[in-house]
Amino acid sequence: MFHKTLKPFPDNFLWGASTSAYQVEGAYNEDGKGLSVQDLHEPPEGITDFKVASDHYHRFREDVKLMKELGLKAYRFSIAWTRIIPDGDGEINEAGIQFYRELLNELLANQIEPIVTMFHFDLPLKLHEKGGWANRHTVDSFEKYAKVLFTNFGDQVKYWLTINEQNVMINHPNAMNPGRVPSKKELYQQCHNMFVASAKATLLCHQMCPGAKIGPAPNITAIYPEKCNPSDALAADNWESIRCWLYYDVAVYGRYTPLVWSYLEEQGCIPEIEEGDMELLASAKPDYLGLNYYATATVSAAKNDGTDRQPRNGDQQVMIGEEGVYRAATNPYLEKTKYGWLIDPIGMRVTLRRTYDRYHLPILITENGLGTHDILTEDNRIHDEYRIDYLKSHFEQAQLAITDGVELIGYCPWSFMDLVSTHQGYGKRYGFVYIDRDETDIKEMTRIKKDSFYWYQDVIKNNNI
Ligand code: BGP
Repeated sequence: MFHKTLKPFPDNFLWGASTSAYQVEGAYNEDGKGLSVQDLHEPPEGITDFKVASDHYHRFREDVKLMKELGLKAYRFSIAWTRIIPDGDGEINEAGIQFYRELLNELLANQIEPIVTMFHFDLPLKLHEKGGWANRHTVDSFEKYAKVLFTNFGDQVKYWLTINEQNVMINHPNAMNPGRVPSKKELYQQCHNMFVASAKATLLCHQMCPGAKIGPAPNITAIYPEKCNPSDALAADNWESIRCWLYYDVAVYGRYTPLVWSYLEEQGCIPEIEEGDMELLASAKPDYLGLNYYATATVSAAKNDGTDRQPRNGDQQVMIGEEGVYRAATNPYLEKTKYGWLIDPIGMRVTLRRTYDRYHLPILITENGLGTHDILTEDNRIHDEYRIDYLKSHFEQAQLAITDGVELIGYCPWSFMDLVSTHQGYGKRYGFVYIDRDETDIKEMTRIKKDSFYWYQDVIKNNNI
């Protein structure tokens, strides 16, 4: 559909940028912080771990200054549970509270709206050792943690996100479960418990912080059928429901959709549901939807002959197929990043429209960006026109989605500054700000503005691409 006139980005549009605690902060064992599952991460030879990251913990004032210069209206970051409650469940660590209070003060003093993720992949190790999310006790621990956050930061934070990419933690569990990969049955128990935890936090937030908004932040993408043959269309529909809609359906409507439920039944993965859970899920209503978008996926019908799951390296954006459910297919119309992620700005518009049609809630893009190598030139510049092209084409589709009628309230590209990638260390950079370090040599970690920084600065200033 061609529009005659494009609707502008709203005046109060939250032009932002994202990070997460374990990927950016460093200081992994300082000032009373407990260990999280990410601190056990043993990267392949030559790839960094998360111990120092971008040293944001010690340099946050300098970083917020750069955010101000960039003109950010919002900054989406996560709080490390283990800084607040080191073992996940016991004593509160005042130094952790103090750190985030100072960060929030700094942001607010610079008119930057904080958007706070409560949990972004970094489960406290002590909870993991007791069974992690499969143990119902973790739900109580999360509720306790949520209460501490709302008590201490409720006056400073208007936008909360409960859990980052719950669907990635279920579909790609390796990085979140050191030591062993849980069975599928256990994963769907983890999943149910996360839904309950998230609902409890949502109710608590509404009770303790009137005026604040809270929502989930899964990784959502439209799934295309490889061909227009109806069984491919069905496979795409199935996988979209299982990979994506499940996570909003339970969060928004408090129910498992019949298709997903019958899938769980057939797989022998029906979770244990405690009395009162479904009523609780139905009563907790998010105010908006966080949406992480990187790439679409293309699938074809399963053959169900033992070959549907293909042995390829499947990170969070690379589909690998599931026996009897779908097969991963290639999309000849799209290019890929160096890391094999499809580049599909129009797919983002499709994803936004489908999401808004299903849930009728305001949407905030909480992640989207290009991860690749950057080169620091001799004159200390980073000419990342490829990142500008990527973001520009996605911003254009965001504006088209707004024109289509989607209520998009903000856009937080991943990431504000370079940080440690979940799987590929420091070589895969996403930031507007370059951090001068590499995998093995942390150097001075000087902050250097990339060309995309100046381009985004202009977009924000003009509220226009
Ligand atoms: C999302 C995660 C982020 C971030 C991003 C980029 O799935 O929420 O934490 O890591 O993907 O992915 P990667 O770091 O693997 O390139």
